[in-house]
Amino acid sequence: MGVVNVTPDSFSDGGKWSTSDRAVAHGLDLIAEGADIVDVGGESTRPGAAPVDEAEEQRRVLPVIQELAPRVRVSVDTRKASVAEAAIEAGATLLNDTSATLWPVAAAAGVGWIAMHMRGEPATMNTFAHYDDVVAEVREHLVALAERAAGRGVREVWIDPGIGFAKNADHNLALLAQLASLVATGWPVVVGTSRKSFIGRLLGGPDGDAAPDDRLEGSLATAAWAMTQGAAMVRVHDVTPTVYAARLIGEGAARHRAATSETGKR
Ligand code: PMM
Repeated sequence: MGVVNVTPDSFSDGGKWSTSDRAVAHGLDLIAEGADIVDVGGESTRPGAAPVDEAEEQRRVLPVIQELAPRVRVSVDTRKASVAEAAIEAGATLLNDTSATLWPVAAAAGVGWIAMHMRGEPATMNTFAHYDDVVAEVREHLVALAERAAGRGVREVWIDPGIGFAKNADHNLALLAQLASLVATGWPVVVGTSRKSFIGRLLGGPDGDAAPDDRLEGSLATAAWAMTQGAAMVRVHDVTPTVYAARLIGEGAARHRAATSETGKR
C-alpha cells in the first residue's frame, strides 16, 4: 500500500502532494513503482494534528480518488463516515479506518475495512500510551472489532496494530517483535511503520532524531521484518525499495518451501 497524503501538514510528506494534480501524479508514480493499493488521505493523523472539517477533507481526497480508482485499488484514509461514503462513490473500495469505527459504512457499501488500533484522537493520543501488556491488549481489542464487523456483514476485514498511535517507541518495538501473535489470530495484518518517529529516534544521534526523509533504512528494515513475520500488507511511502524487498522475501520463501519439500523436511 503506497501513501498519498493530500495534506499540508503530515509529518512524513506534508505539503508535497497537497494539490490534486500533484497528488494524482504521485499516485500514478506509486502505481508504476508497484503499489497494489494507493491510500489517499486528507487529514493528518500525526500526534497533536488539528482536525480537518468534512467539506475540506472531501475537497482534498475526492478528485484524487476519482482519477486513481480506474487504475488501481484505492483505499481512503479517513475517520469520518461522510468522507468514507463520498470516497466510495468516487471509487474507493477499502476503508483505511484509523478510528476503527467505520465498519457500518463498509458493511452497507460492501467494501473492505482496515481496523487500526488507537486510543483517543490524534490530538490527544499520546496521553493514552499506557499498557500493562501492549501486545495482548492491542490484539484482544482488534480481534473483538474484527469479529464484530465480520459478524455484521463486513466481508473483508484487516487488522493493524497502529504503530505510533497512542504508543511510545517501546510499545511500537514490542508490537513489531511480537507481530506473529497478531498474525496468528488469522485476520490479515496491515503494518505501517514508514518514516515514523520511533525510527527517527532509533536512527538519530547526538544531534537529535533522524528527519522523516532520513528514515528510509529503518522504514525498509521494519517493513521487511513485518513481511517476514507474516504481515499481509505494509503501508509505505517509499514503494520502489519496499517492492524490491517484498519480491526478495517472497522469492526466498518460495525457494525455502521448494527445498524443504524436496528433502521432505518441514
Ligand atoms: N499511519 C498513518 C496514517 N494512516 N493507516 C494505517 N492503517 N496504519 C498506519 O500505521 C497509519 C495509517 C500515519 O502516517 P502518515 O502521516 O505518514 O500517513
